[in-house]
Amino acid sequence: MKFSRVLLALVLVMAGSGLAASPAAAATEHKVPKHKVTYDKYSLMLDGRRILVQAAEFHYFRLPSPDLWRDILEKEKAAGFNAISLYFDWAFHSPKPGVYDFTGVRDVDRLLRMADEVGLWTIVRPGPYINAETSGGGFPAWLKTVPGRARSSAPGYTAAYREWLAQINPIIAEHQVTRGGSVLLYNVENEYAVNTDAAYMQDLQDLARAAGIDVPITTNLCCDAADWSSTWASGLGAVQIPGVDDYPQSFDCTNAGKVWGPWGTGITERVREDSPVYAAEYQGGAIDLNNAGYDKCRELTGVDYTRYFPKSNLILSGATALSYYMGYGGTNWGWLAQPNDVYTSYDYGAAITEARQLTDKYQEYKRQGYFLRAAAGSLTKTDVTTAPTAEGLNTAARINPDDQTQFVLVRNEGVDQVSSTLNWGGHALPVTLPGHDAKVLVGGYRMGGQHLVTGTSEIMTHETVAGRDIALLYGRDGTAGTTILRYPARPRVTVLDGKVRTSYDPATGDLRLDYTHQGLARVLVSGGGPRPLLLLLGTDATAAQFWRADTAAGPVLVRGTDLLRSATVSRGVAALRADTAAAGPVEVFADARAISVNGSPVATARRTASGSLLGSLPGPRAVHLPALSGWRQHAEAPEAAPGFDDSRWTVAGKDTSLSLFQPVTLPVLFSDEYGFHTGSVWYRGRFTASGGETAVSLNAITGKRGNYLVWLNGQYLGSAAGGVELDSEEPRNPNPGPGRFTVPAGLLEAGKPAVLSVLVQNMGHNDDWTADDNRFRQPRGLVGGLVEGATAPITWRIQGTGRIDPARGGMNNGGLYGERAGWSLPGFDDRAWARAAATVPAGVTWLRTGFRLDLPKGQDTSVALRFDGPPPAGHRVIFYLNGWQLGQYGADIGPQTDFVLPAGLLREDGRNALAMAVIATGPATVSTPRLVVVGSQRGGVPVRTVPAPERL
Ligand code: IPT
Repeated sequence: MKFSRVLLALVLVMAGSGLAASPAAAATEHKVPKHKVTYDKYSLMLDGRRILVQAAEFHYFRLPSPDLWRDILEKEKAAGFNAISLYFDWAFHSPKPGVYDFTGVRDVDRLLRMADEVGLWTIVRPGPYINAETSGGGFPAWLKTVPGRARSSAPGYTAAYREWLAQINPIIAEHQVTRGGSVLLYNVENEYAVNTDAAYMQDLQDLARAAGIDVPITTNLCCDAADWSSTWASGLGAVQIPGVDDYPQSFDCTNAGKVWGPWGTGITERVREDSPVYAAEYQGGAIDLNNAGYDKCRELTGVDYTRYFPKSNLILSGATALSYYMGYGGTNWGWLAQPNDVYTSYDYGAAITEARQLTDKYQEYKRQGYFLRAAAGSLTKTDVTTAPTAEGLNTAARINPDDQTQFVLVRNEGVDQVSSTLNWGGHALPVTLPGHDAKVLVGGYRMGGQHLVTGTSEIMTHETVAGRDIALLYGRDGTAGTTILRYPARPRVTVLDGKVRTSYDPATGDLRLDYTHQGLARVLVSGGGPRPLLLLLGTDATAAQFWRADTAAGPVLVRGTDLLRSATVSRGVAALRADTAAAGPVEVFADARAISVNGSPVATARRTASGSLLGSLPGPRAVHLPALSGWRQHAEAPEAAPGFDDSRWTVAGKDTSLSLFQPVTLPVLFSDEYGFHTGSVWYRGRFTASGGETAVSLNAITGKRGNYLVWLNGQYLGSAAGGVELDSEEPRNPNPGPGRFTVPAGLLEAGKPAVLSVLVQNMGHNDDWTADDNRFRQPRGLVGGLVEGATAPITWRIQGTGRIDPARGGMNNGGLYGERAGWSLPGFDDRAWARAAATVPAGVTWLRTGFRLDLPKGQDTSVALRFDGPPPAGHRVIFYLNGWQLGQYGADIGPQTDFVLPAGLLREDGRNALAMAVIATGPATVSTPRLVVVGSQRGGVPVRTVPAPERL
């Protein structure tokens, strides 16, 4: 039974790929398995060794510059993450049925290889449905015209997703850890817990197995167990490791500072008894549902939140596989956004900003991430145990049954600071927690060669460097800390820096250190145990100055720089790859005599009393950006003119569609029915006038933020807002985006031909999180059109995106005339265009300019395009940097005024072209944007220009 299903799936995969046996599949047969992935109820294991998976979610499709993928991966790794979680967006790769692209910015093979090079595992999530606020939730819009309920085992849908999986699975399979690559877990579907179809869920897994996927299969459930119709823990469709998504702070960023975990418990539930607890998506930011701006989302899910909820989750759930959504959000460039939830930026208020800058939240992840890494040996196998108590504080604990290490969560649930005493193992430890703070404390722990009895400072990391242990502990600035270590013989204790009281009890062997967390105290302990210890006692801020990296010669610990990307130690030289945002000290703890940074020796380096090397580093050079001037302007929208030749446009004449939404008038004008899925769509309706026409009555669905503009016989009649997402309670809302436009007297003459021209902004497609076709198949474009008083029928033609750009892809461009004519592209010759005026008429106007950059080499400068002042009502701007559509600006779209221009698309050393399509609902004054520096650090990764056509 099982075998035959697998065999069938294999046959179908091969049929779908159009190859008898793909070269990838043939090659793998000769590959020897490299690693084995197993698991039990405590944790995953790699070759029998327990591992703690610490992942951050990353969407390659939201960063269209593959060299910069490495920047993000290195930054995640530097925060202590050992994995990234990756959605693969079907729609991003497939503009048409049967057409798939995995090159350039879509080269996921390169992405998986890169993750491996950087030293990160990957959790791959190829859907087919991914949600993720991406257009269609990852479903290509062409799927709307394929019969059969999506996310079910209906034949039409089945054939479609098998086509996708036949493409993506072999790429993933090649990169599994079992073949020496990065893929550790394979996640099927996404929050698939309502309207479920077990046969479909099973088929996804059978296809994966047939494609050679042999790592454990997971899924992610959300967020409230009460809503689950299946947990996929047993029976048909069961996965090996079901995970849970938790978003304790929800998504209303206007609530920043006002809410504290109102949504669910925020604690990951155990779904299967025989597999580890997996926090598949733990909230690491938020979508900006109510246009508060992403700074507010970062505040909603800021350092306080991150100190409290993830730590609580760790101890209360016992999860040993964790992923934060998002680690880096990125950009909804082109028409990638699912418009009802997001606009161009998908910054997400994440720890790494859209402009790739590190935030305070990043530093909090780093403090926790380093700890998880250091303690993984004990933390990957724990059971609940009785917690020590502290009056006024909430405690919980876990214990490792083998080595007896205890992990104690101490939380202050209130808003006021609490000072109390933690009674732990016969010790009375003073402990102070500010409001809404949490600590994870460790006791009975082998800290390298040291024995940590107990304490109230959190461990950030401990490393063994050159035969000596270095432990970095920390606590909130100004709070008391105690650390108790045990030594068989009285050790020598030297306080190198700061104020630390020490006492040794020969009866117990306990060395007790009491101090107040302030700056960075340094204590040398030697002669008591197998190895000397350098104890570093910091605050949140001074602990965050540290970075760690592994080298073939053991770990190195670095204080200073703004990012340690990697390190090597050879011939006595510790060679760092590091970024600096300002000139400053660098202190290196390594088995080395000298330091180099980014290939340059640090001549100033001297040995310190702590045994480290201390030198100084230069900061970045000043960056000069040119002013944007010399704009040229050209009027567009010839489609509005009656004499425009639309004879090559597609005739819109269908009278049925698969959408549950019924057209308001016939024929069906839904743009997807005619193969136009992306951005602007034009309609031209011809009829013979009666002379008695009074009004044009239209209706359009665009998704949130969209609109449409109307002309009759070349005369502009006005605009209306497009309809938004269907209400699931009212799926057949007959009047989603109405617009009624009076026909001016004398415009139409009886018996003469008349032309109605309509430009509709389709903002992106609905997702399918309810797994019913209702939402996802909702149309885009006109859904009704009639002329009141007309006697003759209207014949309609439609035009959208022209030829698909081979590099920028099917989601970069819509069907504006200028887009079809190549005006957005860098090589377009605009010399015949007039100098720009500040004003534009209603309709579409293009503006273009060029600028030359010469940014400092060996320096990572993040540049953005800034529009000053609040986004305007009455017009919207779609802009293209070197042909790449990188943003949409306007009051109807969102609060965004800064748009990131990623290096690779931005030519840091050369000429750049900027084009803007202005769509105005009335005469408007357009303010042109300027270039701004968002951040600049010496260092960075090498970035090459992403190749793409210069002209049509
Ligand atoms: C969760 C989705 O799985 C993920 O794709 C994304 O949409 C995220 O939400 C929000 O950004 S599920 C949601 C109901 C919490």
